[in-house]
Amino acid sequence: MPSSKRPSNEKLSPSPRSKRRRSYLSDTYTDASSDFQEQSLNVFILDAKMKPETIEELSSLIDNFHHFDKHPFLKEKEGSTQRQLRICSSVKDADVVVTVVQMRKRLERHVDWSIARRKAIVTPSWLRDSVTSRQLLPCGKYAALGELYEQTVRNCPDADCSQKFPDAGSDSEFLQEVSESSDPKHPIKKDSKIRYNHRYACMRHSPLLCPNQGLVERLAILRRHRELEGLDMQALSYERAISVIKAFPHHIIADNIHEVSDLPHIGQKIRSKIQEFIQHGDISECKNVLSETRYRSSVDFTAIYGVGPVTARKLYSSGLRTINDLEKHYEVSPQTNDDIANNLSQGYRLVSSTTGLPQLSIKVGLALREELSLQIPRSEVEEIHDVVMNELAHIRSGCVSTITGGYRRGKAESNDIDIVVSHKDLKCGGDQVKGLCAKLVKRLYDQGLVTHVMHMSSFREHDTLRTTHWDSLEKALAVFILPSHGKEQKHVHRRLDLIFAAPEVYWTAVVGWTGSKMFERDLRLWAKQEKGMKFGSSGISRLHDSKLYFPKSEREVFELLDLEWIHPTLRNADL
Ligand code: 8GT
Ligand code: MN
Repeated sequence: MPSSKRPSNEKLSPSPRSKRRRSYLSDTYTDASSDFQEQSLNVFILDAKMKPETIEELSSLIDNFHHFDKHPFLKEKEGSTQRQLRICSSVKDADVVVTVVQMRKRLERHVDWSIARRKAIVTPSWLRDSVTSRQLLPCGKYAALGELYEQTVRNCPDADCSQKFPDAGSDSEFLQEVSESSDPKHPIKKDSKIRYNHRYACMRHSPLLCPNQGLVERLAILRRHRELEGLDMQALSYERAISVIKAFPHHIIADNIHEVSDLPHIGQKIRSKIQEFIQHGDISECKNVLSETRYRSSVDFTAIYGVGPVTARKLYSSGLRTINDLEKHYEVSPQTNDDIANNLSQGYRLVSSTTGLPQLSIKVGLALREELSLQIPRSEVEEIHDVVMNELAHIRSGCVSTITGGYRRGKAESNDIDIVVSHKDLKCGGDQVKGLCAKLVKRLYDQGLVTHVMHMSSFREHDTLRTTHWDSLEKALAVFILPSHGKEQKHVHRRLDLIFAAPEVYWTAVVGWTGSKMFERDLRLWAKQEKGMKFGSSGISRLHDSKLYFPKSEREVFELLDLEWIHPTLRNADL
């Protein structure tokens, strides 16, 4: 129901979250008392250079946009924020300005620069993509002018930007702060060894979105292409270059390209791609790659759980091109998808000999592909975590947990949920956790919360820990679904990773599962090459004598490796 129609006695009491969001609305609306005013967001369409049909399209998108804080499959909860977009006729009143203009001079013909700096100025794609995903997306990726990137990120009305940048302070203060770090909320101290041009990602600040996000996304297409083609070394080169650019705190333009050339892991080939991007706003090879059937098929195939690049190449070589082809190949008919998803179709049911629970085969992966490819909003990650921990409390009391992965790094939406679990009792907690993973998964399965298990193990990742009396990490990769409670709107299947760690390795597990991938890779490399240590999710040890360390906090993990602690939201060293 649009908030404008909500009767006054139904007014929601503002949650801390909605309060925070309010501060991003334009002055006209921040002090408004009615629910409608509080929840509206003003969009100004700058018609300069814009085709009449585009203006019409964008206006209609604004008129029909109803934003729910939660996933469309989920019921709107009491207290959740519902927002409406409104077209405004004066740029001064706008929270967001949508424009096709990309140059300062041209923009200044229509909007005063001092006003422009106080707005989020985006391309029409921001509106289109927000409508498609039914939520206000972060603006940085859609900044219309590179010069106003920082301001656009800061003034963006989406919730996550509020975590990224402080909402107070003048532009000049802001610009001073970002001179070293891309994220002014975590300025780099003078005596710090953190540097954006450091060789190791674990010595750089890598924000979720960087000033060169557009470039990074183009390079990521080439990285993915190399990976799908099995060119692993080339893929790694791109991955390293991407992670270095993620930490570079300035918008790359012709004037500072020499600085980029001096960064580590930027070779001649990648440098020429960057140059091309600066000159033409795109990389021609990306266009070619995106139009290749082979690339497109491989991207589609690898989106299915259980299909990696090698399988995708085999499938392609045997003549398969589309998901439809795959469905025929694996004999999955779209009509039976619901049954497969719910384990009702015996023909598709594959029970693991080790766990006795239904396994996620490629067939099931195909049936569930649409649901599993949907991004998970933070609120649902939290809800699933609560449900899982509630169930765990029935089996064992005193457990502790951290939601890790992309969620911990501040992502607005995740592909899966990663939870690291341990026990608060440092002395006997190990015994308390042992075997708990399998018990919990069985319980969740019996409750209908876990539908499939892809992998369940108790494993020794860390060789030198073999002296301990039990495997230090147990993990389950499963498919989870929140209960529907008979409501019409159904929840969707989600991927859930559960990692159980003995208390002495809880913090190494938390660090190891927080990511991002490149941050983790460099953490291990740094430990080995620079410090003579071995770091893994299941422990830290000294290489020459296998001495084990048991850090009691995350900061201690960093200290042991002679690293400065880096806030999780600055460990986004991948795309
Ligand atoms: P996403 O879930 O939104 O895609 O983003 P993410 O949370 O960063 O990705 P992820 O694939 O869920 O991985 C989370 C972290 O766990 C990453 O840092 C990854 O390196 C790490 N990780 C795995 N698998 C394993 C594993 O088997 N062992 C260890 N130690 N770490 C792993 O993904
Ligand atoms: Mn994850």
